[in-house]
Amino acid sequence: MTLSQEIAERFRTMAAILEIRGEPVFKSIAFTRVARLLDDASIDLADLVARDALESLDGIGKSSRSIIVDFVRNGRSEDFESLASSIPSGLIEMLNLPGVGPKTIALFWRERGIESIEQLESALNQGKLAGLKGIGPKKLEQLADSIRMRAVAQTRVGIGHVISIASTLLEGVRGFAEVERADVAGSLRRRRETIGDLDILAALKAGYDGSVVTDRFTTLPGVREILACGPTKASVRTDSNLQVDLRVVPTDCYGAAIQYFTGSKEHNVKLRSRAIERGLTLNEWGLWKTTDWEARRDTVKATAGLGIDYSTAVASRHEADIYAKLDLAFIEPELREDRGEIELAAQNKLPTLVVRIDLRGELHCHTTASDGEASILEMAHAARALGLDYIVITDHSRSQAIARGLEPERLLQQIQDVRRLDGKIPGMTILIGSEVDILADGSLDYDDDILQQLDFVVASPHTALRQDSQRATERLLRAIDNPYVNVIGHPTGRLINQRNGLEPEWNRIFEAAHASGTALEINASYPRLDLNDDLARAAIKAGCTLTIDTDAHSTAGLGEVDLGIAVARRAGAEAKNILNCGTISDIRAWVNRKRHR
Ligand code: DGT
Ligand code: CA
Ligand code: CA
Ligand code: ZN
Repeated sequence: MTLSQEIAERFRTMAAILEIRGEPVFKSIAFTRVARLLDDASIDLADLVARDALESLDGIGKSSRSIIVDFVRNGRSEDFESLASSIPSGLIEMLNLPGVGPKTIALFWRERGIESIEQLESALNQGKLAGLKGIGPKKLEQLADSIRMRAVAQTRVGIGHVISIASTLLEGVRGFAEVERADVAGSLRRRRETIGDLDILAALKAGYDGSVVTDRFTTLPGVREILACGPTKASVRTDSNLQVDLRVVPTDCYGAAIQYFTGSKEHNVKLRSRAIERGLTLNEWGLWKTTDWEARRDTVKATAGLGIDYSTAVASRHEADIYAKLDLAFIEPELREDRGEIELAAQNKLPTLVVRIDLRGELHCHTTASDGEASILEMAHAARALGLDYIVITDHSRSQAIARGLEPERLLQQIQDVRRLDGKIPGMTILIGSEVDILADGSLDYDDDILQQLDFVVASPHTALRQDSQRATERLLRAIDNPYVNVIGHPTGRLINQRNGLEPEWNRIFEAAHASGTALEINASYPRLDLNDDLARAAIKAGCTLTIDTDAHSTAGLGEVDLGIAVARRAGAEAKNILNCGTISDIRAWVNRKRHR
């Protein structure tokens, strides 16, 4: 999240507090409007405040402006704090429960005196929430789920929340004069979708003292609590309650250390046995002939690896050498989960993982016609600026009323609009599509005679995401069976740490998708990342083609594809497995093949 987006969250919280208090709606609407403005990732708030240029953002009133300035300058705002302290703090925490909004919280508070998640949980267990207006048994079940998922979420944080904290801290460490280089390691380097704790590794320049680095690390902005701090490592907790481990190693063994601390544990265990088979020892300081290592083990351990001679190591300075000296092709971090990657590397048969520049087009995005923030032409220009060759405009279909889903007449008009605009941007093809809803029974939200007029169709489930496996299977199979459906968008509807989504019989879905020529999406927007890595991997194995789409609702959103790429890489995807790594004629061929099947 950018600074602007973080402050947007604060404004959303303030709007919610006003609603919980039962204030007139116009007050909370004003804050919500500011939050929406600040959501734009391209806003550089620090810069605007520094230049005293907040006025350039239309629609922000004087009091909101001063709150923004306080947050940017001091990281806090008295107005925010006094509003927050006007209701029990547990109520604000309840806002983090998926599916629980200010109105529900106000109802529980007013009618049942509930002031915290714990009280909510026990009221639920004791059946005390029955009989409240608008709170049926289904809603209660959903609440219980939300509370359970939250317990899990507290131990592992979604990657979308970790990335920006990680880069801020990493920049801090890289800025220390004693540090030669620094990188993230652990599960974040492997790009797992949730992170237990954040690991950072720093290489110490020769002749410096590591404790200078660890000490300074504990004073970086955002650090709330110091858990441990010694000459070679420090552990802290951030304001956002994330644990961060820093390790400081000599540059001479940086490669071995980053290999070791990237993990996974299972991958490293396999790698160490491979070393042993070769009479070698692999550890965080290097790869050694076992006899050499035994002669120096005590010194290394006594000095924590600082100030010793690494020249006899088989490999230690460069990570790639570790793999090479174990007769392995280099294994990308995303693959290091002991899912067969070591065996493939030994045979030099690792996939050439997809990279961002392989993507040639965007197949799923929204405009102002539904719930997006930019026009067709603005989206197309932004896509071109990112180096893409084509973009498919896929606004929501009519059932998505909250998202201003298009009635057939408006879609027909949009077809005309796109036809008129296509060709206006050199090098960019604009296609008209739709993100058509897959209704609970698998029927689609538009008739075939509408769908057939489109260039490309994304079909996605948005509602009834808690139906049982059998119904979910039938639902998706029916959508896949439609000749005009080219990709299933966010196939499960899951949200990381919030909602499990559909759990169909995947082997049947994959088989049908493969046989019919229907792609499956990796939706790159956080917290969706749907399909996830495991399912995407299984889909590829079953012969399916995937897409990597941003589902952008703004021009900035079109650039937010990296987590989607990460999921695809963890799935072992090559460019050839990804539909939108193909050319515009590949896309047209994909559509035509299914229609004429
Ligand atoms: P996380 O934090 O749960 O998301 O997952 P990781 O993989 O980041 O795990 P973490 O933070 O415990 O350790 C980072 C890496 O360091 C891990 O992937 C492998 C390595 N490592 C740490 N401690 C040990 C250990 O005691 N034994 C072994 N073999 N490896 C370790
Ligand atoms: Ca970790
Ligand atoms: Ca750790
Ligand atoms: Zn969408």
